Amino acid sequence: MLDAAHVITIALSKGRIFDETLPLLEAAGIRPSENPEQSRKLIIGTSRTDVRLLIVRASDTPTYVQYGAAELGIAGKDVLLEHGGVGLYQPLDLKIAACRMAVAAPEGFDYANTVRKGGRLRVATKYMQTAREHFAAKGVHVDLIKLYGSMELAPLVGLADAIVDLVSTGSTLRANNLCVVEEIVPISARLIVNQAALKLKREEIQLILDAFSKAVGL
Ligand code: PRT
Ligand code: MG
Repeated sequence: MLDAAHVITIALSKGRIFDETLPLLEAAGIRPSENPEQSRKLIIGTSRTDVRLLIVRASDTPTYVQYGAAELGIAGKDVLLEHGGVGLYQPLDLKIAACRMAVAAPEGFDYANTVRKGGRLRVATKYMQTAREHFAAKGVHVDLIKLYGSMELAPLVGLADAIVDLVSTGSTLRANNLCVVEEIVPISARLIVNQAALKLKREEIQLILDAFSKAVGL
């Protein structure tokens, strides 16, 4: 019999994070008993009776782990920068779901010159913290406009001069006549651990951490 004191709950989002985490879970002997793309279940059992998965919205993963609803989580660095990382350890860069955070603008827009002249920019983004810090560090004056998705649309309809968004292949930018004008930070997914759980369930967590590290090549 397993009681809650021995169960490890891992929070992660479906889609690319789930897909790219599968081989790491496999390395720890954890095979999900259902595919979250097909099942509507939000709590998924695994081949290990002591491990279960929570399927959460990508930007909610740090919150579940911070409050201990899950001992472990897998979250993009972009999400962690916005969350702030309170109550979390980030022991491992899993090197998955890699992309970069960048400033992008329409092909014809002279971003460098506007910045050099001290002009004010309207920037649309879902990443308010990261954008605020980036432009503050560079001394660029910006009005940030919060969006929840499809940032690429904003410059096309005059809502913003530029956007801060994630870029991987660059095809979304190209399809909308935008280009990267500044790199902000490389992004990949991290393993996150609830700080209290690391003390209370150290052995169980350490075994999973070791399996993941080995699978990632560390
Ligand atoms: O989709 P939802 O609103 O539920 O949440 P989400 O978009 O945060 O989740 P999801 O599953 O799409 O992304 C989860 C994590 O994957 C993110 O937090 C990132 O850490 C990571 N990741 C890696 C990416 C990308 N690559 C990526 N390319 N997340 C989003 N994108 C988007 C980007 O925002 C842009 O719209 O893909 C588009 C650009 O892709 P390219 O290939 O055209 O350049
Ligand atoms: Mg998405």
